[in-house]
Amino acid sequence: MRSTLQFGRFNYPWRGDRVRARVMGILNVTPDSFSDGGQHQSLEFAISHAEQMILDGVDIIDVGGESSRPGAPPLPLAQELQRVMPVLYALRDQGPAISVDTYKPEVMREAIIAGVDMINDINGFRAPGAIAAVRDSDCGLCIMHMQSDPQHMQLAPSYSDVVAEVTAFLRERIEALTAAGIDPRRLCIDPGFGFGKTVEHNYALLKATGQLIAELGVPLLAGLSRKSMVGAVTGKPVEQRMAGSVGGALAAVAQGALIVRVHDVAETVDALKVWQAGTNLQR
Ligand code: 9MG
Repeated sequence: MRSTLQFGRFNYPWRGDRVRARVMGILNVTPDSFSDGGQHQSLEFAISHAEQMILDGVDIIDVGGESSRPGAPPLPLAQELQRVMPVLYALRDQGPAISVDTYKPEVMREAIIAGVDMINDINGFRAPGAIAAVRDSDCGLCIMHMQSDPQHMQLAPSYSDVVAEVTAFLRERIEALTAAGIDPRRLCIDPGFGFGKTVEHNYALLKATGQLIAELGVPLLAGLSRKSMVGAVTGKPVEQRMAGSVGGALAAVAQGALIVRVHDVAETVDALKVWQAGTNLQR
């Protein structure tokens, strides 16, 4: 039975008695809208944000240059490379695992040369050339489900059975990647909260965390930090969703999620430490 997630320089047990849930910190490298400092300033800001996450106990830093918020337009390749590559090179030897959030095969290739440990693809490695770009590396691969694309995904999300359809999609992508020769121990799955889903779809998937892991046999990453599904339950605007997001992360981990993708690293790390100290996490 496969029981470790193997990615780049790292190896996480995800079944058995040595399991510890891991925190992936979100590092968006987008131009600083409050200054005209340009590229250099956004690089400095990203590095100091990453340094704080490291002090806070982050396990993986997920570096992204293109926004995937509902309605966000695609970012040209050259601009994405210009934003993320200096950050990947600067962070690669700082301790935590480094992930790049991209669906573009060209960015995947450059990031692998820079030495990233994980590729986080919201498009599930469906772009032509994406599988070829990652096949011969040792990077971990996060396969996320998304209905439609970021510009259109929240216009009218529709499923007849969201859990069955997301499971079928993820199964098909696991098969496509392993058929290309990729070691299944490099894979993790993600239901893609908020990516072409209503609040009801999101909670149906969150409640199905254990079922997804059991049916697909790979570890699961959950990303619900500050998303509208948290706001829908708490009634809070985005800047007041930290506690709700920590609650959602614990709900996912309690059902077997291995990695939680979050903005609030310090709070999530503390919550997981206490939760784990009071739980027998055996899978
Ligand atoms: C980039 N990105 C934004 N939200 C995400 C989520 O929920 N999961 C993953 N894997 N990536 C995400």
